[in-house]
Amino acid sequence: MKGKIIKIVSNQYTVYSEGKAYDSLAMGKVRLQDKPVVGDEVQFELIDEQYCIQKILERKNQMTRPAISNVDQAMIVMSAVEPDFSNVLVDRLIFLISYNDIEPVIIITKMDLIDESSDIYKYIEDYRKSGYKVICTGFGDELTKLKEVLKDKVTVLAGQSGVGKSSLLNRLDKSFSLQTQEISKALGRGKHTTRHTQLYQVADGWLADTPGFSSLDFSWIDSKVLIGKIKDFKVEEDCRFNDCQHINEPDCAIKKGVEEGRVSSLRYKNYLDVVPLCNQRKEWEL
Ligand SMILES: Nc1nc2c(ncn2[C@@H]2O[C@H](COP(=O)(O)OP(=O)(O)O)[C@@H](O)[C@H]2O)c(=O)[nH]1
Ligand SMILES: [Mg+2]
Ligand SMILES: [Zn+2]
Repeated sequence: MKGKIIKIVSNQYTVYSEGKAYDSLAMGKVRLQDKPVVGDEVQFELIDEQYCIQKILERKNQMTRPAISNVDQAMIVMSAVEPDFSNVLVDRLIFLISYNDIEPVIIITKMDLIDESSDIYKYIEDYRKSGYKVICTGFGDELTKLKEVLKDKVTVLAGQSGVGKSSLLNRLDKSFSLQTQEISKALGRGKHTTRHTQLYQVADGWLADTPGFSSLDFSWIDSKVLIGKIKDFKVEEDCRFNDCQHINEPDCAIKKGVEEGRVSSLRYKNYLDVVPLCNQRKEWEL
């Protein structure tokens, strides 16, 4: 049988397959090869009345915090106000998420608290023009667009505290909020407990209960790899130099794109600001 690992608690794996969840063990050979993580697509079978994971299928991508694989998208939750909208923060999250081969989706909350004159609308237009999906929400709306985006996808949430992540989840799915409340109750608030990651079924998709990308550490990032992964910077022409860093080299296709308005100058500025933070670690430090 084929399925997806949706929960791991010590040696117990919950594998979801065609509408059912199976308590399973991982065969020794599987654990030795590569530790299974939540999100893994696996082959498993019933052996002596026990479901056993035989094989982990190739991963599309993998995050470490939380440990989860095959993530389709990360929702960057950012409030319009309280706390104030920060395009620097959104862009840094876009960079880190894209670097991990995950699609960023921007959710702007608390839209009910601003009026039409707000600068937010300029930012929204800028992200949309660059090809990012932006969903605006506020108290009182139906979240129809958000539900469409979650359908059939594995999604993680990102965003600082206070932006409205929990409110969003509670409005999306009452059972989700109940499930998470039960977990925090069971673990005991404030106590130092190791949290496990789990995928929940929300709006016909899978959502991780632990927010990701809480550290904005760029030291491990290779800036050359990064530039190739950011949607904004995919331009048709080549730069004059093969190893162009797109900073102050002549005939740089990206700089030309910025000058001609095809590449967002905001995103380019935010990119230039993270370049000095990149490439700080060496392979052997791993
Ligand atoms: N007006 C308004 N308030 C919101 C909205 N979303 C969240 N809030 C409020 O913002 C505060 C923080 O929300 P919460 O969901 O706890 O944020 P989290 O830390 O990201 O989980 C709470 O007081 C919410 O009631 C929204 O769309 N509109
Ligand atoms: Mg919260
Ligand atoms: Zn260049």
